[in-house]
Amino acid sequence: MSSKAMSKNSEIYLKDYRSPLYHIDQVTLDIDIQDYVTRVSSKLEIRRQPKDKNKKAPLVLQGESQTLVSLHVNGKALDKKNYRLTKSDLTIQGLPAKALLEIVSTHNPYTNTTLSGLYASGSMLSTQCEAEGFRRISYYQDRPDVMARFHVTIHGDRTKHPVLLANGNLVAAGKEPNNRHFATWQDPHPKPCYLFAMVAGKLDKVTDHFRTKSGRKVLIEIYVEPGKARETDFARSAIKKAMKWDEDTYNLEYDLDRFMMVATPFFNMGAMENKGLNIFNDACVLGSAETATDSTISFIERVVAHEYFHNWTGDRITCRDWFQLSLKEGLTVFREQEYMGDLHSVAVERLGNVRLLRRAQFSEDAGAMAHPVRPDRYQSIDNFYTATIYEKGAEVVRMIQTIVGTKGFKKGMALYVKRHDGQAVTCDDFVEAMADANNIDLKQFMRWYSQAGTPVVHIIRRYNAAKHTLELKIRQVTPPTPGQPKKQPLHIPIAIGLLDAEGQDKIGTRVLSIKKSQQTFVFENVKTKPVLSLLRDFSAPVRLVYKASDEERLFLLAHDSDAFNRWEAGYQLLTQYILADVDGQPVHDSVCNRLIQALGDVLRDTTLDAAFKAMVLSLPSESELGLAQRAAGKFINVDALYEARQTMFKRIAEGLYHEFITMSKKLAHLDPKATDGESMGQRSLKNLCLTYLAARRDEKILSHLFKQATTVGNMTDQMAALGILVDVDSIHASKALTAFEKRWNKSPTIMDKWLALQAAAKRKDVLKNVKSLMKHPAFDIKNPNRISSLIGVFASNGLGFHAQDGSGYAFIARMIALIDPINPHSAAALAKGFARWRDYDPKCQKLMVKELRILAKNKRLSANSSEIVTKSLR
Ligand code: B3K
Ligand code: ZN
Repeated sequence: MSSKAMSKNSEIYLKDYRSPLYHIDQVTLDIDIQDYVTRVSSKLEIRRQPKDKNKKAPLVLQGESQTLVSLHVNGKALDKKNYRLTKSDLTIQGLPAKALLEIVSTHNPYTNTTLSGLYASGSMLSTQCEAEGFRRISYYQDRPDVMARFHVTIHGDRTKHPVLLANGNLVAAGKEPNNRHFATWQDPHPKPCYLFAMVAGKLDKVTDHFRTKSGRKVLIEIYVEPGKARETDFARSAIKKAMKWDEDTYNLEYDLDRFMMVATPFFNMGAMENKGLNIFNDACVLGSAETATDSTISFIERVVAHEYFHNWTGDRITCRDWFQLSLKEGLTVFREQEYMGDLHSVAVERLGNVRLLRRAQFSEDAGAMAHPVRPDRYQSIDNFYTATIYEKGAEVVRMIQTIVGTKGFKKGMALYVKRHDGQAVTCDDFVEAMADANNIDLKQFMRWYSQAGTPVVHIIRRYNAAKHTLELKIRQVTPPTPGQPKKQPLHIPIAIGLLDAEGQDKIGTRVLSIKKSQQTFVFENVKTKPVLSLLRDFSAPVRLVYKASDEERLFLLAHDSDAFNRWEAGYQLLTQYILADVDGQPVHDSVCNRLIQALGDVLRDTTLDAAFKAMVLSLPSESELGLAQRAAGKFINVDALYEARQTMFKRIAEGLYHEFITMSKKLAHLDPKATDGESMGQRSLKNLCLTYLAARRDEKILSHLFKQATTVGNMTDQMAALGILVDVDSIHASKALTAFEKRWNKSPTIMDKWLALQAAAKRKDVLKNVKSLMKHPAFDIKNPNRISSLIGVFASNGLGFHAQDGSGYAFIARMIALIDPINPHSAAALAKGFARWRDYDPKCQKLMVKELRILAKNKRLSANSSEIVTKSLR
């Protein structure tokens, strides 16, 4: 498995999984940090599997970018003929059934730009080992089903690395000669090496405590680069809330005496759940109302909780192999979503997550990289930290909760933990625990894990007024995806409601279990023709096809008790009218005005909260519209979608002008320091009103926005105003951008927002500016946050990336080639932008394929990027 994993373009298959032939019971690491090199001495207590008949089976350890210094077995230097060393593996022959293996190797963390393994990040050295980074630190069986106890000693310079951290509890520390010192950490919980972490550096610390429900006092420590301690308030309160919620909801208590969080400036993703030592991208953990937007603040709350929840769903119970990644990620995203809903608004949380799912996952499912929630093959596992594994994985877990109910789900979780604590398991084990705890059969349900593609559910209704019956004919089809031409019917829970003419819910919410390709349900005693509220709360990750009239949708928008469908009704009408315009058949003004008035009713409704109103009044994004256009069987035409969306935007801006004035005045004096959910919702509604009001480009409103953009105090307000000025291309924009830059140029994560906002500008000439911003001191091609803020945001800016002359494609392809040798992870993320080339008109297709072919010829491309490029062309 391992050597195959290393060679480019070869695939690893789930069906080839074999349990490890050797156990590792105990790992003792001695990590000596010197100026240009780190020397790692590793003692592995290994044991051959008693079941293994073939006693000659060699032990294969993975190792990359290291130099092997020495190798001893049971105290004796190993003869050269007993081992074989390649660029990716160390294979040892003739080991006794039990042995102590001592391996010494060195590597240089200062030249490691991949940000995998141990690397230099700002004022510290820190690690990232998931999925396969530990093999860059020491030779090891780098696979999640090898769980061992770790005992780690780190040595470093007292001035450069006064803080030395690793997983677990601190058991010893002390001074050493030559201004050096050491710290020894012991993690009592066996873990796979992907959860190993260490940090060494000059760091400030913030401490707090949490009393667990069984009365233990947990020390909480947050480590940051010097001077950033005052940015930790949100993270500090977030971790305590998350700890409490997991106890209250799932009876899961924290299991060490110390919980550490570290904010690091160079990081490939959001954060990492290393046991007892979570490491965060500093952009996902640091911030105050003055320096972070409300969405960043909510994101901090979300990421901190997500990583913490992994302590049980990921760390205590981990994955048998990387194909099971969604076992921990889908479940943990689900838990994080439930938590965020409980903390703020269940409806708004659900809407946001469904929008993200449809935008990111439905499009992934429709492209060259489509894969099931449990993939059956991969080249580079790094490419599979996807919306399918995370977001669709969470939807699959949510469907189980919908089927068994919240209480049943908690019973299932308790059984899962009881059965599998301390093990490395599979998605089947999770679903089996749910089925057993609730005494139901979820065998067919397992197809959600193996089948890729977004199922399409067609519903046809027939109402018989004489017999008072309502018949629903439901048909499901999952379109073919690469490698899966034929699909089986899935077990789909469809939640529905029936509304009478007064908008009353006649049957509450009922969940229909669809298991066949086609099924008919008959409801008796339905006295009047109801309006159907289908797929309530988005009860399954499917695309619903149902012909509702505009009147019915307007009715749902005004009356549905299901908040998701209330929002969905408006969203579908907006989408429908914008697409009609793209097709050259714009709806009549009177039809459009009816919708606008209904939106106005929502805006005026005093029973609805501001965040929900802002959601209802936000237009579908260009990428969401593109997906809808594609679902209608057409190629995506980015420019036409942009124009039609703008037309709708201006119509709403005019139609509700006075309402926007009234509302923005009502919300004009929000406390800039308030970061509770309600204040955040009000702020987003106020800024949405301002966005619509700016459509007229009145000088009064533009100068108001200039003032808001240049008044320090609340980052959400500043960014919102700046964004509007940039988008309407106001003469105030460049002055406001300069003022912002002057104020924040010392803060890289804030300057990221400044870069992103310009890269997202809805202008055809945006590329020119992006290129010149690459020369700005705020940009650094080695830092993934800078790459995604400027280049990544440009790649998702339809007007720029899909520019008719192909300049956007050529630029991104060049960036992939440039970034790939520095950081394959970031380059591969950019390459995913080409995976859906078949969705665009033939001219764009040709231009995108041209760039993909150039990349495919690049022999030096990493395994990460190369997988995306070759699969896209396949
Ligand atoms: N488990 C990590 C992601 C690791 C990604 C490695 N390429 C963060 C998370 O999902 O919590
Ligand atoms: Zn996760």
